Amino acid sequence: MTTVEAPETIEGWYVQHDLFTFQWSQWRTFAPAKRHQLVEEAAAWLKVQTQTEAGDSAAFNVVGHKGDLLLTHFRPSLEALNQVKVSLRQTEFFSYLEPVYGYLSVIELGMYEVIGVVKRQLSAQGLEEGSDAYNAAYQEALQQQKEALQDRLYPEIPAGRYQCFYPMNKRRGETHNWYTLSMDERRSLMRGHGMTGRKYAGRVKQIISGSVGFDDWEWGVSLFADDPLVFKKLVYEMRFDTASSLYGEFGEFFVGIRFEPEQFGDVLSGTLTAP
Ligand code: 76R
Repeated sequence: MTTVEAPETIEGWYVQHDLFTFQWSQWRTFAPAKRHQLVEEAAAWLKVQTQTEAGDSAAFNVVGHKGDLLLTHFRPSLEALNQVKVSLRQTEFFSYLEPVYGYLSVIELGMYEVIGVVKRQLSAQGLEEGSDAYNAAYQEALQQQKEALQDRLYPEIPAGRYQCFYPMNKRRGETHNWYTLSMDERRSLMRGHGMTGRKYAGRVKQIISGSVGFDDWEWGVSLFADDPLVFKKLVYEMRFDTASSLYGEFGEFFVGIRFEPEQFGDVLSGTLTAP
């Protein structure tokens, strides 16, 4: 079996998703003043994170038994993600949080389409693949793409009242193995995937973050929408798309309702309502 070509990817912010459960049994014993103090502290902490100069943070109230709080952070480096982590652990509020799940990845843009175009252009210019001139022109084209895609590599956390997060792999089975498909086969499958996805333009925002080498799955999928049913419809329709039906493998799903720092009290009193 020959080795097939890995796709070019470009990376942006590092991404951490953190899930916590809340220590309700202790919380219930606290007087209103104590609760107020902790809520204020948590809100102030979150506000600082959302106003960071480089990156963004958002908080979600998790639905169901999997957790209470989902925090999503985009940051320029692993060090910056660790600063977020430690600063939370230094709060008193953290004494009542229990980390139950976390996921590390980096915003990734797959270059299947772009690289196909670039390669055709370089060949048309008469450059020979592998030559110094070709490599230099290729690197320059990649750099241009990176500059053109700044907004997508370094975005704010997309708007949308709800976030759906899940990790996924591309299958490496005996029969269906994404990693033994040729570049052209994968490019064509990704084109189909993109076309299915684009039907949902305006209703959902996806952030794809790569996690090979960082975490237990290969990608993190973060979807943001104002209508939670859009997650169901989109993910369902994707299941029929070949890139997912033959090659997609999925981890746990987490769904949360976004809240602002000043709504921390509502989250803890169960009174967070639709705006
Ligand atoms: O980046 C782009 O918008 C261009 C096209 C595109 C790429 C390259 C695209 C579009 N995706 C890309 C890459 Mn996607 N995506 C998923 C999932 O649940 C499932 O079945 C799979 C999880 C969803 C729901 C989704 C939605 N996408 C990827 C990759 C990287 C693969 C690789 O590089 O090998 C993964 C793992 C992945 C998974 N995708 C879109 C969407 C939607 C809604 C779009 C259209 C976005 C838009 O045009 O606004």
